[in-house]
Amino acid sequence: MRNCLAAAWAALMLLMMAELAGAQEVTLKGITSFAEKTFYSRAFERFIEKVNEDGKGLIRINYIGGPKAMPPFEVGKALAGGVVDIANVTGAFYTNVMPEADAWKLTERPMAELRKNGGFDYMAKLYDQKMNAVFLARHVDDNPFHLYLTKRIRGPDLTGLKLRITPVYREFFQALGATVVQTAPGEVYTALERGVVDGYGWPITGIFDLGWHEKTKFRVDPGFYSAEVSILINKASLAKLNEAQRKVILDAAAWIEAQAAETAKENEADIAKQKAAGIEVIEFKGAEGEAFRAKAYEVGWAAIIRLSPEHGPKLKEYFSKGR
Ligand code: 173
Repeated sequence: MRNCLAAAWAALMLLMMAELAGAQEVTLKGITSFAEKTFYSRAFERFIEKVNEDGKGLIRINYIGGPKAMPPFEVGKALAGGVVDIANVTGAFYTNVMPEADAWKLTERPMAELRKNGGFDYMAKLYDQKMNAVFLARHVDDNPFHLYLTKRIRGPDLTGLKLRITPVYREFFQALGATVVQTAPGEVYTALERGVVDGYGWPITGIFDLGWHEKTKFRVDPGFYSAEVSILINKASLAKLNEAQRKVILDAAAWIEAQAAETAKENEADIAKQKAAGIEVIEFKGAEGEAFRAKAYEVGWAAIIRLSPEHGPKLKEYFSKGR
C-alpha cells in the first residue's frame, strides 16, 4: 500500500514537472519578407534551425514563411504591432514605420565596428521608439546593389528608362533621369516579362532565385551601397522570455551576424553565374564609375536627412567614411 502511494506520488510529481516544462516552452511566430529558401531568407532559416535545436523544450520559432503569408512591405508593421514576433526583413521594406531604417544600406563600416562606435546603439534606440523592436542581427553586408537592364545604355544616363525600385534605389535612379515604379520582389519577373519595366535594382546575389536572369541582358557596374537584411524581434516578445530563452535567441543572433562575411563570399559565385548566363556587364570605369558611386551616396544621404532631419545627420556620422 505504501509503495503504491509512493508510486502515485512520483507519477503526480512527474506529471506536474512535465506540465511546468510545457508551460515554459514559448513559441514565437517568425516571418521572412523574401521568398522561402531563397538567398536572403537562407540565413534566417539557419537561425531558426539553431534556435529550435538549442532551445528544445524552452523556445521554438514557428516559421510562418515568406511573401505568400504576408506582403513584404507589411512585415515591419506586423512586427511593430506584435502580429508576428520575429522577422527577417530589410530596412527599405518598412520605411513606412521607420524611415531611418533605409540608412543601413549606406553603411561603409562593418557591423562589428558600428556595434562599438555608437552607430548601432543609436539605431537600436530608434528601433525601440519607432518600431517597438529589438534589432538582433544583420546577416547581409558587403553585398552591393546593382542596376540590371533589358536595354543597353551608353553612359550613366537613365533618361527614358522605367525601372523597378524599392526605397533603396529611388533617389539614385531618379537623379540619373529614370522613371521609377516600386514593386515587391515577387512582381519583378512579370514586370520584366510584360515590358512594364526596362530594368530593376537588386543586389549582386539572388537574381537566379526567381528566374530574373531569363529576362536580364545587362548588369551595370560598379555596384553601390551595401545590402542589409536583418532579424528583428518585437520588444514585448523578447521581454517576456526568461533568461535561458533569451540566451538561446541572443546567442543564435550573434552566431548568424558573425557569418555575414561568409555570405558575402557568395557574391563572386553569382558574378560568375551571371556571366555564364550571358548577362553582359556595362562598366563605368575610372572617374565615371567613381562619380556614379559618389552620386548614389550623395542623393541617398540627402534623402535620409530630408526624411529624418533629426537623426539623419547623426547616422551619416556613424555610418559613412565621409565622402
Ligand atoms: O530590391 C529590393 O527589393 C531591395 O530593396 C532589397 C534589399 C536588400 C536585399 C535584397 C533586396
